[in-house]
Amino acid sequence: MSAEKPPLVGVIMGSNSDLDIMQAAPDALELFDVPYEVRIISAHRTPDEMRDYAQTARKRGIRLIIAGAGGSAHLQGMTAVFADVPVLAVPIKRDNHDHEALWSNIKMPKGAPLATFPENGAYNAGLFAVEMLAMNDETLFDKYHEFRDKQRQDVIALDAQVQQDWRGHIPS
Ligand code: RP5
Repeated sequence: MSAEKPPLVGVIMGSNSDLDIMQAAPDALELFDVPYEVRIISAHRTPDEMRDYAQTARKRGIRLIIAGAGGSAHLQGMTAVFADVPVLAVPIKRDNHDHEALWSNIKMPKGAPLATFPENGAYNAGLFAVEMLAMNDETLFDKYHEFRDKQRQDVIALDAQVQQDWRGHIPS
């Protein structure tokens, strides 16, 4: 974790049981040296802390919040309501869950925007946070561009390999 620089992204989640899924957001941020903080904050069990976190985030330098929770998942929406920075929601989905967290997150009422990612989509939420921060940071933009280019080159190399492996193959 980037401890020296003040965090630009807050990664919050309703329980430490969400960590295995939410860990992918810091993983993505670390690829680009984006400083972040991780907090366990529950809409239902620590509602005052949730409101305080959301209301003070911008003043502390946080530019984006990535929020994950499962079940009725009020953390994402209520953080978005209180915060002065954009919130990216990660609905947590376990095998024994239905899609309640996703529905809770995407059904925000008009006037209360919440950018909702796919279930368990913490990695892409982290990348999206990088993309948004890169809009005002040329160095970060260059790093992100390199990352995208490497992904492209990796797929092109795989394609070349597959073409070689399958050359002359006659479908039966
Ligand atoms: C939600 O309930 C949490 O975000 C978590 O996804 C789920 C279960 O939490 P624990 O009972 O494991 O603390 O609020």
